[in-house]
Amino acid sequence: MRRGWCWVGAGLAVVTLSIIIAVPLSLMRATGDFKSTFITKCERFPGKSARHDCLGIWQAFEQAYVGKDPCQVPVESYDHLLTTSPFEPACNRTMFWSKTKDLVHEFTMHRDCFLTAEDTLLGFILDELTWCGKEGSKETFTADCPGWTTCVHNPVRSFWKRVSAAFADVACGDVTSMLNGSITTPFSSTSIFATIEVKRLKSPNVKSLNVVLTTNANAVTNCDNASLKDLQRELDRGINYSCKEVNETKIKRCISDPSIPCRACW
Ligand code: N1C
Repeated sequence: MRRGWCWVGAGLAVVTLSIIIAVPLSLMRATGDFKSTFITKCERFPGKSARHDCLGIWQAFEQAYVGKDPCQVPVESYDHLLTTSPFEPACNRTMFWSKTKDLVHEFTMHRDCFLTAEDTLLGFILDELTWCGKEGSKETFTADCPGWTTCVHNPVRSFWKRVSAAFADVACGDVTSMLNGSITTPFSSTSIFATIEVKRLKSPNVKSLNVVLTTNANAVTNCDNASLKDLQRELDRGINYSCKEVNETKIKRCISDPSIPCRACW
């Protein structure tokens, strides 16, 4: 009987020991994996011959959220990151979007004539990633982080808001926005495009905003949509507005055939 208790005791000791070892290991793996993904993507960022200080950018990035309650990371936490890795103006090439993420990125991946926030260094590194910190910890976590709607000041949401503001601040010339004609409100008043980007477009730096409203067999609206009237009203006076309904098949043709000039894509 006593021997039986010994076995139970030994078993418990093994379990406790493995928890003591495994928990810090899994935490280390969370930071290690995320950091190496970050650095690898940074180093592989296409284009630019100039080397980026990827470690410096990582440090500026993680200080925004590490050790903080993941529901208390305001947009300004990323100010330092944006000073470390600022956006360069891409006059006449800036492409905003809302609810057209896959199509617009497929397009800019194949065509250099337009640039989205995800085609810039920071956007490229962090697109599709999730991260957060915890109070009293130096780690970066990728699991159990608050979702987009759980709390407003979460690290991912605040990041995209900060990046979108910086991206819109340097927009110049003729800018484009790909919006979705298969939903009833292509210009949604709660979107980042509406709440942050449009508000920061200023004349005379920005000459025009040209909406590409994507359509397909499921299209439910057109350029007369009421939300697009709101968009026109929101625009800084002096910025010209245009809207064009463009079938997705036409955009896809441009994606697969680089000989079609960009100006003929819509
Ligand atoms: O809220 P949205 O679209 O209008 O935001 C899109 C708008 C774009 O013009 C981008 O410049 O805001 C910028 N932006 C991103 O660059 C971005 N990359 C990834 C905003 N959100 C971004 N994400 C993720 O897409 C983000 O985590 C959130 O979940 C969506 C927002 O997409 P939306 O509602 O279609």
